[in-house]
Parts: sequence; structure tokens; C-alpha cells
Amino acid sequence: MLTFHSDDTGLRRARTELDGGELVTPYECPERVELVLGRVREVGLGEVRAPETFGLEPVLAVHDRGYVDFLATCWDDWQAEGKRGEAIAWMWPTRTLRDDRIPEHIDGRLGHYAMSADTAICEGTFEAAMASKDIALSAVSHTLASGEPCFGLCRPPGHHAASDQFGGYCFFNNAAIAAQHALDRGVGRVAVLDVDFHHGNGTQQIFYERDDVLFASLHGDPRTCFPYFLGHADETGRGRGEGFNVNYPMAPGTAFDAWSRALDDALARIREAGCELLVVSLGVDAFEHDPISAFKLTSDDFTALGRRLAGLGLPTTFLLEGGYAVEEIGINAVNVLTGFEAAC
Ligand code: OKP
Ligand code: ZN
Repeated sequence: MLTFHSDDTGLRRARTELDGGELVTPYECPERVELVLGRVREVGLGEVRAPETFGLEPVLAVHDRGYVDFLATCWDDWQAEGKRGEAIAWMWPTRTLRDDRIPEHIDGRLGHYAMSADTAICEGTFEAAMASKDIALSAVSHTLASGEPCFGLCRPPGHHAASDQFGGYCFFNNAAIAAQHALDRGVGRVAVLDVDFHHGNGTQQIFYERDDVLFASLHGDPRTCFPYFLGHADETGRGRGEGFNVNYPMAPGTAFDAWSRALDDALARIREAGCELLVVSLGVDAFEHDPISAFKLTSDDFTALGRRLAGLGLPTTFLLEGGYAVEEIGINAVNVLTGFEAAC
């Protein structure tokens, strides 16, 4: 299987993440990509190729222009104010306030465009996000052109990024950008299957009122898991999109037997909907030893996941999402890919 990778994903190396009231070194770090790339090479998965550059047009097909401008200028604007730390939102337009005017001050703009305080913007963030979406676009383009499965070693991840919000370590929604690109290249309907431990709130929001993308997500129940404010089972889509959003919230502690029953249901929905392309939001933080997640999947379970995905028989693009701070991130991500290939 072909892998797309770029060293430019390492241009973002944030120093701070607000975690338990402290500023810690972020879980979402450049080493994640190096670990997965190392494993891709170790098992001889296939060629590793640099992405093409696609510019901003496919980004603006799913993201708001003001939001993209904000991401492009945030770090400079923040520094121009003489701030000493990284750019972290600290006030939001919550229920009792107005959100119909975007403030001019960078602190206010950060509050408007951020969904969470875990994600600092630092030097290189925009450039890394650009590389990440180019990897996703290159991967899906390869799948469309060849019919072959393909792996995009994206970083930063994307599935929490909404049309005009960043957070949960995500800036551009790589899977949404790739899915939209496929539609714009003539694909009739795309399935985005999100197996990351966290609900893909951004992907859900972007396609919520549409029937050309089926979004299915297996994740920790938002009653107790990030992102807390989206991801319930009663979110089924709106308007034309009714029935094209499927959430499988599961309790902390869920292991592969229960998790894979939800997976099989999601795969049946994808089959019934007549999807022509599968984009997998491949987070591997459902792993039993993930430091910020709570499911109990083993490394072998990720191989089994890959096998089941192959059963769909669809052209498939895998895009890396989460999976943190453990040596096994490489083993687990690549297990999905080798499991998939072995079953094709
Ligand atoms: C991103 B992805 C505490 C953790 C806050 C929330 C999790 C973001 C997960 N500082 N971050 O879905 O793997
Ligand atoms: Zn996650």
C-alpha cells in the first residue's frame, strides 16, 4: 500500500497543552508521525511518497474563508500583541453572549474560532495543517485514480475541525476535505468511517445536512468523553441529510467484542447507502493503553479491524487521526493496513 508522508507535518511542535490545569507538552506531537512511518518501513508496507500541493481551493470547499484567514494569520497577530506564550483561547461566545460579530482583537478572534482550550496555535501550525491536508488530498487522489487503497500519514489530525472551528488538536478537517474532493471528481456518495476514540464532531457538522456523505463514528460516549457536546446516538442528520449521520457512543472500558458489533452495523449502513468510496478516519486511540482514551482494543484487534474494512470491497483511503504517546501507535495503525491488505 502506498503511503503519503511529509516532514512538513513536523513544522508544528507546540510546547503547551492545557491539561488538568497545567500546561503540559502536547500529546499530539511530531514523534507520532515518525513512529508510524518507522513501522510502515519496518513491515515493508510499500512505497512512501511526498504529497502534491493542492492550494486552498479544496480547503475552502468545506471551510469558511474567514476561518482559514484566521488560521493563516493567528500566530503573527498573537505575536504582534507581544504575547509570550502560545495562542490559547480563554474566552468564548457561550450561551449568554453574542456570536454574530467577530471581534477584532486576537483574544476575541481566538474565542470565536476555537472550540476547546487544549489546542495552542504556535509557529508552523498553519504550515503543518497545509501539509496534512495535502497528504489527505494526495492519498484520496491516488485511490480515485488507481482504485488502490492508500494511507495518508496526516498530522495534525482533522476530525474535530468544523467548518469554522479548530480544537481537539485539529485545524483543517483532512477527511472532509478528501471526501469533498472525491465528490468534486465525480464520486456519487462517500462514506467517512471514523474509528478514532473521540467523536468526529467536525466531520459530522460539515456534512450534517447532506446525503452525499455518510458519516459513521464509533467513539466514547460524550456524557463522559471529549468532545462532550456532540456525538450522541440521536444525531442522525437533518433535512436531506436525515439518516446519513450515524453515531455509536460507547461506554469507557468497551472492548473489541462490543466495539466490533457497532463496527459491523456501521459497515452494513455504508453498504446499504451505496457508497462508492470509503474514507477511514484512522485514529488508533481506542487502544487499551492510550493515555487519554478509555477503550480496550488490543494491537491484534486493529488487524481484525483492517480485515473487516476490506470486506466492504470499496476503494479505500486511510487518513491518520489520533493515537498518542505510545510506541504502539505505529504497530496499531499499520496493523489496520496490513489486516486490510491481507483480506483483499
Ligand atoms: C483528538 B483526537 C486533555 C485532553 C484534551 C482532548 C482530546 C483530543 C483528541 N488536555 N484533548 O480525536 O485524537
Ligand atoms: Zn482521538
